[in-house]
Amino acid sequence: MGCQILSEGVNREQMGAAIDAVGDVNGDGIDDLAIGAYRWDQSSSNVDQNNGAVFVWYGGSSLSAADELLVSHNAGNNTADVMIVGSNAGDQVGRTVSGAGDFDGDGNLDIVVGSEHANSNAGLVIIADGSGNTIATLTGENADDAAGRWVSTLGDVNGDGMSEVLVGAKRADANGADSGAIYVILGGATGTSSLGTAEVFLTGEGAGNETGMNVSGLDDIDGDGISEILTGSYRTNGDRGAVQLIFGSTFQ
Ligand SMILES: [Ca+2]
Ligand SMILES: [Ca+2]
Ligand SMILES: [Ca+2]
Ligand SMILES: [Ca+2]
Repeated sequence: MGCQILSEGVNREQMGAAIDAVGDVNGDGIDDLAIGAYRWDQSSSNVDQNNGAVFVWYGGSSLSAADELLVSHNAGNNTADVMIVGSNAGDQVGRTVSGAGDFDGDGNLDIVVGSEHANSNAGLVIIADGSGNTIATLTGENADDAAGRWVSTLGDVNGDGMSEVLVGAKRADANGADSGAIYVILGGATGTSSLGTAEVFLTGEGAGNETGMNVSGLDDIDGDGISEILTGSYRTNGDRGAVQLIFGSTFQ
């Protein structure tokens, strides 16, 4: 029937709050698996650290043969091939996780990890390679933006061979309180920067819309070979909600 993945962490790790098929991130031709545990504690003796973590297992026979996969502070028990742990207490990384496409253009797929809670709830996004090495870190622009509440791969919409990443910030305030925002981080970014430096930025239309509660890259649906963006604004218009479909050719 498959296998179960369980946490041997200390308390309230919230493992499984985020899951995604990230594709083949280690380049062996077999797809891999990532899960988030956004209340993972860096130290097993401090249950209130809440650094958060993402665990990656490389696909293959060791994965398919197992009945149970454990994540643990005890290295001898920990089955994950890669751990990406939040740098700071309270970062709560792993609230969201997604494949990132090939963000840096080196030929291997990458991973994007989000936290809406880091940096006084401004939010945090980490893009890492399949070994867990950080490629780029982006922080929310303003306190309580909740950037990283959602992250998704978009594909390469500007044709430079590097995949773009989508970030939802449902409590950004550009067009009124909690109007929300979507950021497109163009592939090739490195180092640490504010999401304010992201080259493409879409805002919710009105206060309370919470645009960016979720956002997803879509395969090309208008036949021009370029991926599209779908974003939910579930609080729009008296909570009737609305969805925006944005064609990727917008970014050409
Ligand atoms: Ca693989
Ligand atoms: Ca890559
Ligand atoms: Ca690109
Ligand atoms: Ca298209």
